[in-house]
Amino acid sequence: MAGHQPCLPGWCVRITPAAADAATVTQDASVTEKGQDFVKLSAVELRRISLPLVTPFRTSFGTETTKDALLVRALTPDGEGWGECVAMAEPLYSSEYADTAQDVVRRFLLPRLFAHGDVTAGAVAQLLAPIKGHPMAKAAVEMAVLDAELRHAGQSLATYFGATRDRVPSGVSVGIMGSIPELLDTVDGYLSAGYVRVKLKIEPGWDVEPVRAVRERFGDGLLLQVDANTAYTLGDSRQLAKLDPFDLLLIEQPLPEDDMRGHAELARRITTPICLDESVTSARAAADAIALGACQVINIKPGRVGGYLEARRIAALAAANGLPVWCGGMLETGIGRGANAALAACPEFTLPGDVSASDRFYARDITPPFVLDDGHIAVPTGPGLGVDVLPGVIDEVTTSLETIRP
Ligand code: OSB
Ligand code: MG
Repeated sequence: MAGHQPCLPGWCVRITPAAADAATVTQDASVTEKGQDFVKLSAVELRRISLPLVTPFRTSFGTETTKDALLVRALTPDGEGWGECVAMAEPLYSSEYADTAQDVVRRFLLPRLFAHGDVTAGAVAQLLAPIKGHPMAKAAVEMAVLDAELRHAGQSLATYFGATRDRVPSGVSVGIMGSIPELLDTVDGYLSAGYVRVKLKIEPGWDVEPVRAVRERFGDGLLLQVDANTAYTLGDSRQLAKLDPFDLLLIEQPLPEDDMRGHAELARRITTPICLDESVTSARAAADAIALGACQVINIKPGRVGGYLEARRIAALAAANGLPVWCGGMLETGIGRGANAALAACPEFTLPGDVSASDRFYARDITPPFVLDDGHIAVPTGPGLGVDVLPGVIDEVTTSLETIRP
């Protein structure tokens, strides 16, 4: 078994015994969480915003040109807390989408929190567990409560998470392009901006040649990886093995979300390390994937796994098993981007994440923009998210706003 991780408050991870065969994750009730202040929810605002992308973002599942996001704002007697739901406008990445997320938050999640009374972020996931699925909706609610709690306590998200860095290396996710020259120009632009790692979106018909072209043009020193977003099957393993000579850091989610065994088999057929994204929907799923040998790396997205606290537990679980992790992205606004930077600053996150500068996606964000400095993004230091919404901008991009009261 890999080195023993120190127990972190509230997300103690136990692996029994030799992780690889029987990994279990338990929350240790005897460990008290710090910064724990009860949050009284006076009301919760559900806001939808629409932000144009600077350039269309094409993946194996579709092309996005605007970001339609659901924002959750918890109102307390003396403060507020913000959460961002990463569900997309359409159910193409996972089964959730922004409209269903808003519906489940309004009809099923908030009523449970209101009925419970004052809450802490650490209790939210358990209170919402009877409602099946909808991790992105749950994550947004938990995030708003956590932000309110930490703003009140005067503690930053990074400190609460146990972050050990004040800036994080920034990787960029590059969409599928119409041609190789267009791809090379795009990658060149990102490298000139300072990005330290490049991830190419791939699909059948756009895999080996783009990877070869980028390797040839930018050299062996470039940290390069690919993301298939489930576009292949195990029958494509010979095609995927053609990526082996290019010294990729990893291939992300080549096979369908529920094909854990397929990924384990593929791992025996190719040498490029396999990283799971879509398949890892919880710490329990992460334990299964690790035990099966379905991945060598994990992309951690807080929304996909039901929140930042579960994300933190997965990071600890992976580290205890010797797997590197990195923080994924879902085209977040500054709200989610700041929180992702705090998560990525934790010690288990040893690979550069998809935590790019705000202008990778948005000409104008709803918060002051995150900028690249020497290929890095600064981790916010203020209480809670440490990120403030710009009132003038957010009102301009708001498409709907509803207030839910106890
Ligand atoms: O698979 O990582 C993914 C964006 C939307 C949905 C899924 C994914 C992505 C990205 C973009 O790759 C990551 C980012 O926000 O920079
Ligand atoms: Mg991915």
